[in-house]
Amino acid sequence: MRTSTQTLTHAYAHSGDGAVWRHRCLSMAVRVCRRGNRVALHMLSRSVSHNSVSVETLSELDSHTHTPFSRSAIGTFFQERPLLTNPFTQDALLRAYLQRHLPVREVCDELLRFGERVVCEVEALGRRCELHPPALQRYDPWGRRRDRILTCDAWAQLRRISAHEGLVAAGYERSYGEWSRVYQMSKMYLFAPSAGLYTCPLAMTDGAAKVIETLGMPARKAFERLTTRDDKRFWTSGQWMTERRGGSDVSSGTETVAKQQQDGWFKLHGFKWFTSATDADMTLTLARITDEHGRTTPGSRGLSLFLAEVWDSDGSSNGIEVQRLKDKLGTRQVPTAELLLDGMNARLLSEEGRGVASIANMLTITRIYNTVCAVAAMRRIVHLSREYACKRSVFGKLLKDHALHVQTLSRMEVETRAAFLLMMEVCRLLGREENRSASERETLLLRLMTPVAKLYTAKQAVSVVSEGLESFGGQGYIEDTGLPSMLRDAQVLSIWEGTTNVLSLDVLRSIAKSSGSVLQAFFRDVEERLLPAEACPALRPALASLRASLSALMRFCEKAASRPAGAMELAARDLAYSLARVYMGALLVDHASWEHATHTDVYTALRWCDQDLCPVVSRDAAGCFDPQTTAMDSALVYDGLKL
Ligand code: UCC
Repeated sequence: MRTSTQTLTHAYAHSGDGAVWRHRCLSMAVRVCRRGNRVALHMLSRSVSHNSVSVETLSELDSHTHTPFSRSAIGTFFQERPLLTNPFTQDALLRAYLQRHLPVREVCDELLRFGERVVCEVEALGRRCELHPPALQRYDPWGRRRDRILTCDAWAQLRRISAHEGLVAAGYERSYGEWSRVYQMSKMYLFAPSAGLYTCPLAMTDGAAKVIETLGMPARKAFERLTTRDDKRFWTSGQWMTERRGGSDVSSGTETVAKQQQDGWFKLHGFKWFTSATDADMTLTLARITDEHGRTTPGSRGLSLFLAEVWDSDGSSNGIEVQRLKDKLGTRQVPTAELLLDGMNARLLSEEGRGVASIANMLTITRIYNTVCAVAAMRRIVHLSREYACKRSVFGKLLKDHALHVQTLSRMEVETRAAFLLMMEVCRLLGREENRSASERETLLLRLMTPVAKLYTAKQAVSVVSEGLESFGGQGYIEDTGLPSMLRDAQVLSIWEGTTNVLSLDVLRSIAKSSGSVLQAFFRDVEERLLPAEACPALRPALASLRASLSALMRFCEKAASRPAGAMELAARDLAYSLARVYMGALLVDHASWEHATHTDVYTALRWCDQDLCPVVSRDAAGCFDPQTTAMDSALVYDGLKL
């Protein structure tokens, strides 16, 4: 049987008539390509060339016959994919921020090197984790219960890289003093969008280290493992908080009980409904200590914090049964499981009844990681979208030359820059607090702005990543481009570690707990940040808008303080959004007032301040928080339904 190329050569050899040959040749070519792919077509061309007909001649034939699809069943045009290049060199704001605040050559070199590693190594590993999600091996081949969570080799490789690169360790080595968190999180920010959600176990690992350190090192061995760069000793930690009754109302939802043993350790019995990165080596978890009659204390006061290793020294699980892995919209790379704790050995880490307050330190860290991952996702999609716009031609010109398209990208860029500065400020405050150089105002700001940054950047990420997918047209919706997983993974950011509303209530908690001091710190900080901008005429509109918003916000807060307790709940989300927008505006103006600021820095600040910076004030003026609106909201939602 002849191959296609042989057939074609044969056809050519036996044809004395050029036109007949041309016809036969082209129809053969179509046949070749229908069978195969571009490689087959390539072989065909080479073979014909061997018989003194060049590839160019074939192209000429195409143009003569006006049948551009006759050489190939799938056409000849292929859109170039967006190319990922070093995310550090691509990020003007990150480099400018470091130049301004941490101008250390070593840091710059390190991030440049790491950015290259992200492109050349981490990116492919992250993608493999998405394509090879974890599986549960409940039994071994001989029927013994195993409950092993099997993850792919890329996941293990990401663990090794994380340890070597010191992605957690850098936060505790404190090589850059108060700037250590900025340094660490700059690396995390480069790593996150390529890392197949390995940032999730790192967040909890960092959070666990923070809890242990804050409690005065009651578990030094565990701390050393969580913060080592030696991948053979490196441990990751889980954060098992959520039970069947839900993950927000931890205080009343936690049913797990802890029975003290003779040796002082505890056995935990309960059911954890969402445990992320369940392949961890250890975990922090909450439980209620039983008294001698088996009774527990309800509510927050009954909760204590425990540390447990997941595996016993003989490799068997520590009284843990994996019920099943979760089938999730995104974060498919991360093993998330339901666990039955059936006598899990654990040691008490916090004071009895101080579980929530103690694990709050972990929540601070994971919420900051959430912010970093949200901003990193925005930066990545903008990076890819703008790169694609330089090669995708439509309606006769490249996307980058379509004003409307560039306006859309520019709006994404403004969101990303504002979010970036907020993220960095929270990391800076954390670093200063840990370095014991934070002022009282900075400590208050860290408490207030952690939930604000988490809740606001998570929403921005979903919106910016969604817009980014749209910038690729239909390709943004195609699974194996890798783009849809970015949107799926962004969606979790506003859910885990506290939903938007739960975090809005946490903002109220921080105000109430500090008797309003966090707000005073906020107002003073914003006022001071705006002062240098007075010397910059171009920033005047932004300055005016920010000052007006700040005054309105102050008046609102004064008025709110005299309202009955609980009245603020309706305004909580809009208040948090207002704090975020005003603070981001102040940070953008502050950055644009820097002596080395560029025109684009000024432009970003102006664009940001164009919007309603203080929705809590405009909505209050519209009566949105009046007591009767709750009944109206309910009537609207359940319109015509009997409740
Ligand atoms: O576990 C999850 C998934 C894990 C995956 C992690 C990956 C992250 C990766 C990110 C990067 C990719 S999701 C589970 C998430 N669950 C939550 O986030 C819980 C959300 N719920 C809350 O935040 C609640 O509002 C609670 C649990 C904090 C409310 O508890 P209480 O007991 O009702 O609250 P209280 O009574 O107001 O506060 C108890 C104590 C108080 O301290 P003391 O007693 O000293 O006055 C509070 O001040 O806790 C303190 N506290 C805080 N302290 C409460 N919240 C905070 C806080 N945010 N910061 C400091």
